[in-house]
Amino acid sequence: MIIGLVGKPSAGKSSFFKAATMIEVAISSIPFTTIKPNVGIAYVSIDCVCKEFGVKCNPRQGFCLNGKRFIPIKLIDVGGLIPGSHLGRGIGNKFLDELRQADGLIQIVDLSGLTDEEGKPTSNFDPEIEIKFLEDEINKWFYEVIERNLKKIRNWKRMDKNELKNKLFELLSGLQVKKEHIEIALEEVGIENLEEFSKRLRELAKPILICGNKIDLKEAQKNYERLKEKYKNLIPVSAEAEIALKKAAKLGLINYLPGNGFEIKGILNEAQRKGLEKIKEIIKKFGSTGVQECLNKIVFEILNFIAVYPVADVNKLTDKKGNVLPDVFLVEKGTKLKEFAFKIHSEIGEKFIAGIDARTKRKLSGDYELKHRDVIEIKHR
Ligand SMILES: Nc1nc2c(ncn2[C@@H]2O[C@H](COP(=O)(O)OP(=O)(O)OP(=O)(O)O)[C@@H](O)[C@H]2O)c(=O)[nH]1
Ligand SMILES: [Mg+2]
Repeated sequence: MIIGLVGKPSAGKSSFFKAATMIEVAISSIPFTTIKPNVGIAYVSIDCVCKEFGVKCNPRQGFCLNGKRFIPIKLIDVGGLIPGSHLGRGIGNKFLDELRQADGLIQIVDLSGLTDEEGKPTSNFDPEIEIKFLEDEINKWFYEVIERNLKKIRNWKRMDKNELKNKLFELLSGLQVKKEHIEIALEEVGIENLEEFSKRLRELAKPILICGNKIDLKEAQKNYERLKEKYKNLIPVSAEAEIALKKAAKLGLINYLPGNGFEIKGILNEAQRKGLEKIKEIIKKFGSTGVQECLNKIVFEILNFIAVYPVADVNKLTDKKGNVLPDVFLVEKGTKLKEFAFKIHSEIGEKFIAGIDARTKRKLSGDYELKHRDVIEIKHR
């Protein structure tokens, strides 16, 4: 699972990246601070099944904190995009190609309106302009890649839909486009108008979640009130607050479960006390800092993934070495048990016999459709 962070310069992409991964990266108010992509591990969180089963888990990857299981995903932070990036303006052009592997995108928007579309300081800039031009840039980039590839197919205008679908799938494999996406786009809008087709395909293959960053600033809160009805998926975020909370937790000053509130446990100096008080206000108003919510929302709601625990023994919930609930896989909703077996290991898929549901201990066939938080043992030859 790969999620790309996109947005204009100075919107706070690297701040979001740091907040999610805790990797030290360059952050500054100077536009185009990021010139080389940052890649790191972030986590999505689910209610772990360990509580329900009354066990303590030993995650091989990620971690489990207070009954929340944090599952690793890959996060990419690229350079700022400006209007015209797809034509090579700014430095955004080469970054677009870094996003080819992404399953989904999070657009970091500077909701405060204190920077313009090129990231320079200003006042009263309308973040809606930013939301729109960015989508437009991504669509145009997609359009150009598709147009370039179509040129490689002779007579594509005379091909039947099935043949065209297969050919496009082959040519666009680098864009992380699924056959099903091409099929839907061909069905819904056709390919006569290539711009429309590319736009629909982009929406399907690289959906964008909008993160309204800098919500700690009063200007951002005003814009949020104005835009939240129109942009139902707009999530209020303070990347800066999330960085501060994770740092404070590391220093042992607070208990903090990402995505939730925090409680103070250490002795604070005056500056720390004031800073945390301000963050408490934001969390009271908006529920959380929003960083974890963005990651969870894009993976589980927009991309429609579910989390499934494979185990080797449904009674002990362990792998062969005795580790409790060691793995959690992110798979697409609709995945069948046998497909899942192949994802774990091709040999397990080939030698698949049946599955066992850890909750009911019932036998499951290969075409059982997996559910979110299923715990399953796979029997194989
Ligand atoms: N108040 C506030 N400022 C923030 C927040 N997130 C980022 N900033 C500030 O915004 C400025 C730009 O942050 P970056 O994370 O470097 O932005 P970027 O989008 O990566 O910028 P480029 O790499 O230049 O494209 C910095 O001065 C940050 O401190 C936030 O949540 N609240
Ligand atoms: Mg940056």
